[in-house]
Parts: sequence; structure tokens; C-alpha cells
Amino acid sequence: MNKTIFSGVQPSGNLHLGNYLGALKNWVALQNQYRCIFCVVDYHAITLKQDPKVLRSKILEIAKLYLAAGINPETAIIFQQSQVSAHTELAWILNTITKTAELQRMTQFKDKAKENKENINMGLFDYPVLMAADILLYNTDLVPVGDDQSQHVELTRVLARRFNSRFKDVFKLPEVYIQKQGARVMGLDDPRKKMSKSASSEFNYVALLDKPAMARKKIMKAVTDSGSEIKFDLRKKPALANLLAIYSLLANVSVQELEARYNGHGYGELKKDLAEVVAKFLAEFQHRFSGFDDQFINNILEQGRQKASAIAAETLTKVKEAIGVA
Ligand code: AQP
Repeated sequence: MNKTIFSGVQPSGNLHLGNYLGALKNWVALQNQYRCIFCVVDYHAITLKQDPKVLRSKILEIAKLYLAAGINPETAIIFQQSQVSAHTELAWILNTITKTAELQRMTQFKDKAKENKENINMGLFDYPVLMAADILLYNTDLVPVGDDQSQHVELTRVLARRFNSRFKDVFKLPEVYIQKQGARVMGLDDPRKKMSKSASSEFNYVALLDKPAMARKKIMKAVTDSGSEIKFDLRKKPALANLLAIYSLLANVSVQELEARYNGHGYGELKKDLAEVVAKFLAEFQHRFSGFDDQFINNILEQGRQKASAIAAETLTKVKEAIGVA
């Protein structure tokens, strides 16, 4: 238990099966072997326009979703990023050792800048540096994320190495943790793009808080590939491969077993069964979700803030001493 995992989710949009299978499910699987720190990364969310009232309620919603997914609040530190000011302080310091060319190369920045031409702000550009600060403050060993975040964790390592060699050995170098299956759940309406909260069509994703009947509809409407054979083939049958991966992870059945089970059956039958698997998963998930009230969540976030602040302050003091401002 002396190793630490750190990860977070933005309180923006509707959390979906991609966020669950790519991140949350792995946090739960790892939580008994590591000291766990899970953050609601609200300062990341404001790099895109947010309605303040919605943002406030989404922060509590995300913390509830962590618990509904199975994170144990008695052992994990769960907190809100903006409540621990060391994150933005360290981000500023790391900014001074980050090259703008490094940030220009970030795929997420390029994608988001393309989608939000009217709001390409400094925060969006600087997002990876704030993320590096999030991770490095907690002496993190492992960062469990979906594969869209691996480039950011790599930059975190570069900045940690650069800081340690320029000033003093303060930061631990974190490793990214990406599970092969579920690392990139693709859009149901377009298997060439990842499932995304900010997708223009709600038929792109199944939200964790979608009504089970709606989720069934979304699965039945998911695009499929040509042909009819149930075979996992990422290149030739990307849409089917995506559905098989979701099925396999939610039902805990291997893809090979699914291929054998649906041998000689068509896509329609697979989709019908998957729709039931997803609906059952959501009904159980949402039952747990509805059991947490706001007061309980606020208490958890306050306890988390206190614990996170203490760890973060210690690291920030070392950083300030190393650069000569303290
Ligand atoms: N499609 C995905 N498949 C697997 N993992 C995914 N993640 C996101 N999308 C997928 C992982 O979920 C965690 C939290 O993500 P985030 O809140 O930081 O948002 P994001 O990475 O920007 O992706 P979203 O949720 O789809 O939002 P938008 O639409 O804003 O890009 C991360 O670990 C992420 O890797």
C-alpha cells in the first residue's frame, strides 16, 4: 500500500461507458493494492465553456459516480481539484520549464482546438501542464487512464525529469496504466472516433445515467460493419469489435467466448443481447448512485480536501525550496 495511484475525471458532459471501462473500472480493480487519490478535475473542465450552475452539480455527480462504480471512500482520497490551490501553483512553476512546442504537439489540444475554434484559450493549451501538476503533487506511481491521456502522462514524465535534473530530485516519475481492452471505447455512431462526452450526437455514447430503455435504443441503433460473421477484427470490422469489447468487459466473458457463442448468428442477435447486458449494468449502477445524498458526498470531498492538501503542500514546499523562492 505504499504505492500511489492518481487519476481524475472532468465534471463536464455526461460520463459514459468509455470513461467507465477506460478509467473507473480499472481504478476499482487497483484500489486494494495502492493508496488511491481520485480527483474531480474541475479546473480542467473550465477550459471549455461551462454553465456555472451545471458545473456545480456535475462536481457532486462525478464524486457520486466514483462511489457508484465501487470506489471505497473509506480508503481512497476523493477531492475537488480547485479546492487544493497547490495544483495551480505547481502548474505555474511547471509552465516555466515547458516548451510551447511540446504543448503544440498534444493531440487533445489539436482536436479540441479544431472543435472549439471560437474558444481556443490559454487554459486549453496549458491543460497538460495542469495535469502534470495534478499527478506530480502526490508522488504518484501509476496513472490509470484511457489511451487518449497517455501523451499527457508522457509529458508529465518529461517535465518531472527536466525539473529533477535542472533543480533537485523532487518528483517521482509516474507510469501510465492502460488496460488493453477498454482503453479506447469507440463512438457507437462512428467507430473511427472515440466515444466522447462532447460528441454532437447523443447516439455516440451510452451515458452512465442514461435510462436503461434509452441505452437499449442506443445499442440497437449502433452502426455495424458489412458482412454478418461475428468475428473480432479491429481493421475490417471496427464497429463490431467495439461492441464485442463492451460486451466482454461488462459481462466478464472473453471475446473468444462471445465469438463462439454467436457463431452462425447475426449482428442483430448480438446487439439485442448486448442491449440487455448494458441495461442490466446501468440499472444496478444507478441503483447504487441514487443511494448517496449530497451531504454525504460533500463530507467526503471535505475530508478528501484535507488529506490531499497536506500531501500536496509538502511537495510544493520542496518545489519552492528547489527553485529558490522559499
Ligand atoms: N472513449 C473512451 N474510451 C476509454 N477511455 C476513455 N476516457 C475518455 N474517453 C474514453 C477516459 O476517461 C477518463 C476521464 O476522461 P475526461 O473526463 O478527462 O475526459 P476526456 O478524456 O477528455 O474524454 P471524454 O470523456 O470523452 O470527454 P471529451 O468529449 O470532453 O473529450 C480519462 O482517463 C480518459 O482517458
